[in-house]
Amino acid sequence: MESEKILILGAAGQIGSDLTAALRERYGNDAVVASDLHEGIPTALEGGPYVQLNAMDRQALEDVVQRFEITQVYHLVAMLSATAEQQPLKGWDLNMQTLFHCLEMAREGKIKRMFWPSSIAVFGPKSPQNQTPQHTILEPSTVYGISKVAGESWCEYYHQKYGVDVRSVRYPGLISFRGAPGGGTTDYAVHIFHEALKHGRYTSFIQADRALPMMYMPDAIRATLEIMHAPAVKVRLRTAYNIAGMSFNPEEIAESIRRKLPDFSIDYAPDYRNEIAANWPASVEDSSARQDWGWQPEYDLDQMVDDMLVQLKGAYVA
Ligand code: AKB
Repeated sequence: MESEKILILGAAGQIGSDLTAALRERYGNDAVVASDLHEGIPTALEGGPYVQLNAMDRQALEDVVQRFEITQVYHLVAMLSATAEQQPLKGWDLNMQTLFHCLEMAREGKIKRMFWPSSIAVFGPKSPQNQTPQHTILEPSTVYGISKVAGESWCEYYHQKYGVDVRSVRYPGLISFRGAPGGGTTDYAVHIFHEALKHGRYTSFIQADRALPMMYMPDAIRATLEIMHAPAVKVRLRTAYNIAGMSFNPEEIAESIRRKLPDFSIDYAPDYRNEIAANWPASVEDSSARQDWGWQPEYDLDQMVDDMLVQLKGAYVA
């Protein structure tokens, strides 16, 4: 077992539920402290230490770091794209302040390494839409995207100026059966499975032919662990790496679901989230991550759909 003490902020969220389990398997249950706003321990996080923590509260955060002798922080607290458009300043405050708390703790030597997630939301209407490169025009059109571009620059700044070991990837839309997504534009690609199994039909808030970059959670967890375990010299980019998994639109995922559930039907009622998606890439190019630390996705659309349906079936079929 490696001798790190890890703190996960926002552990009850979509990524946190899976990441906590993966880190506990690697480091041992007691070495991974899950934290979130919830008072009681969420079921998915049982099996190791849990603390109720508001990551906006710098003192409370430092107390936990000190109490558990934390060496690494995985910062997963964020207000996602759709929710942050409803409350822009609150989204900005949450996304930036919690990041600064961690960067500052790292600068002061209180933690040795940190992970902070960026997103495909850093891109905007002027970015190339297909195979969007690592280095290109960003200019995002959402508060969430602006906070991610700013966050990436601050991560690089803290690395250059203070030697902070911060690592990041630009997650595509993430699809998982364990943790529920929380207020993102890509959430439709998770809701569709639950509705398909419960009602045999789904109304998509994203238009039929709007493709987005997506990734199955096991790949996302592996990417996170791989970048965090790569030798420091291999992590050449201290903004955030593009990582690609798959790319599909609602019609294509519906078609893939119909291979297993032939009666499944989809219709469309695009809303403001469809406008957010319109300014995001359809697919991203990830050669930097592949070259620098060996990134390689495993799941394609059909493999992901098959696994999601198997994993979720028990929840809906008696
Ligand atoms: C969202 O839709 O806001 C997130 C993301 C792409 O970062 N899933």
